[in-house]
Amino acid sequence: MHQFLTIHPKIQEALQVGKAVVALESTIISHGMPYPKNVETALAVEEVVRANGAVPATIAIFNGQCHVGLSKEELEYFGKANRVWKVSLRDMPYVISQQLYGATTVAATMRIAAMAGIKIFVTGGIGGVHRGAENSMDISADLTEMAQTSVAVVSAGVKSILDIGLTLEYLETKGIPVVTYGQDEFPSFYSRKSGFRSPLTLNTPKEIAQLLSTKWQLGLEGSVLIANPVPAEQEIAADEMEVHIQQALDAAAAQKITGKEVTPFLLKYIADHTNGESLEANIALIKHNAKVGAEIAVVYAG
Ligand code: PSU
Ligand code: MN
Repeated sequence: MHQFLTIHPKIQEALQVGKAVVALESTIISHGMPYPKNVETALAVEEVVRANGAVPATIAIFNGQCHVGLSKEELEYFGKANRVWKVSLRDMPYVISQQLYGATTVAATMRIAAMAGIKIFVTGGIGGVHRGAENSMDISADLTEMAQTSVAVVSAGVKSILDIGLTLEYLETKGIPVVTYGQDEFPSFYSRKSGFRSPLTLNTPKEIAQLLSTKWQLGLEGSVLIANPVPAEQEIAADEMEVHIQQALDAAAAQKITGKEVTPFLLKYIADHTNGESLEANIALIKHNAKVGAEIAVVYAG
């Protein structure tokens, strides 16, 4: 057992017998949604994973230990604490050696999931290449981590706070397969559309699980991005969101927001300036991702 890893006994047992386990991140709880909806959603998402036959493993750092599987009290801590460290890959050695508390991004969650032996990870939206990255060079470590760590990521595509076209190009450069579930167009988080054709499309969890096992059996390390479109009933039209996204980007520029603060700033700005609708879409799409992720994990484990 890794000295920095604390795996919940239920998850340990599931991993030992080869049962399906689905990893979940914690930055989405602490920096992605307001309290108490964030904690309610985190618990509901775990329930969806269970209802679909897999064991949920929410990941975060407590007192310098990487916890795989959180109690309700631990989830509450991350939901309420408003100055929790946002931990991406480069923050891990600091937060762990200083014995701090950290909510893990897609990149850090993937790495800890891999340390624990978990192959499938469900989130809302991944980080990517930001708009204007040709000047800012702001490219999320989620993408470089996906190039090297063999954990599949289920997301609702890429949020259009990012440059979706450049993100797809970067994923191609890094050899990361991008598969959209059930439609030809790559989705943009709140919307089923993005204007970009998905590089790949598969229509069943079984085919997706086969793609994963084939990739890794070939010795091709790294992730697969599985893009699962938001359910049609909860979709928000891309042009409707674009107004808010543009305002959020302008506010970030005016306030000179840089580095790791950019993504949380944009997410919070959009949440604060759209009515409950965007939050409801966010919750619906994460639950839907949890269902599809659990289905893939069950086939993969079988
Ligand atoms: N995009 C979202 N919701 C999120 C995030 C991104 O729509 O919650 C979070 C995830 O934890 C992701 C992180 O890994 O932001 C990316 O941050 P950065 O761009 O600083 O790498
Ligand atoms: Mn960044």
